[in-house]
Amino acid sequence: GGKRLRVLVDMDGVLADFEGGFLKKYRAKYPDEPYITLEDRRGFWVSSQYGQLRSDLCEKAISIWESKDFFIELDPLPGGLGAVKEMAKMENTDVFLCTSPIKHYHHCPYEKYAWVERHLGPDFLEHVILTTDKTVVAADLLIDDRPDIVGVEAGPVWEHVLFTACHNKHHALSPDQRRLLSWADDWRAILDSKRQ
Ligand code: UMP
Repeated sequence: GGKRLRVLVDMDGVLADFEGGFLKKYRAKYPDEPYITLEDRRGFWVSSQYGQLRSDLCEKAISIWESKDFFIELDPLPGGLGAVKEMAKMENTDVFLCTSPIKHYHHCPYEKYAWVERHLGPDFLEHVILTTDKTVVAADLLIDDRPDIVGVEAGPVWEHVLFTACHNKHHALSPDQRRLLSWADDWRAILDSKRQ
């Protein structure tokens, strides 16, 4: 092999269980309000679907991930940490965690770093990229559960591999798009397909 492979791995919905953590804390804080099961989730924005259920539930949903300890207490998704650690040790492979913080910055950015330190160790902190625009980051691959990743760069250089999540299971892929069904799926083959 010649050049190094650079992989961007998203955090929420790919390494950290944002949807599960949200639903648990929403139901604990609002036990008498309606909720959406993970089976019935559709679309990337939790707040939009809750707002469609009843308009005031949009801000109730937002209050959950704006709260202290929401992001640090997210459980790791099965196999994700192991995959990222293995990837980072592979020859000619550079891994970065590429994640968008929420605009309410009081807890989220700090807790994202703390989560990485807790679950992947302090050395991994140098592999964190916080950005609200992933299109300006150059890499070979972006593993992310958000179907529509757009930004100021119309032609991002990475290939986006859609990581399956409860909200995107029914999303129709464009013909050239690939999915990673879970971390039990063959992520090594996807990486190998990008090596020269
Ligand atoms: N997020 C919202 N609203 C939602 C769902 C998620 O603000 O309804 C936040 C959580 C993450 C960010 O901080 O959006 C998504 O980041 P990426 O997974 O795209 O990196």
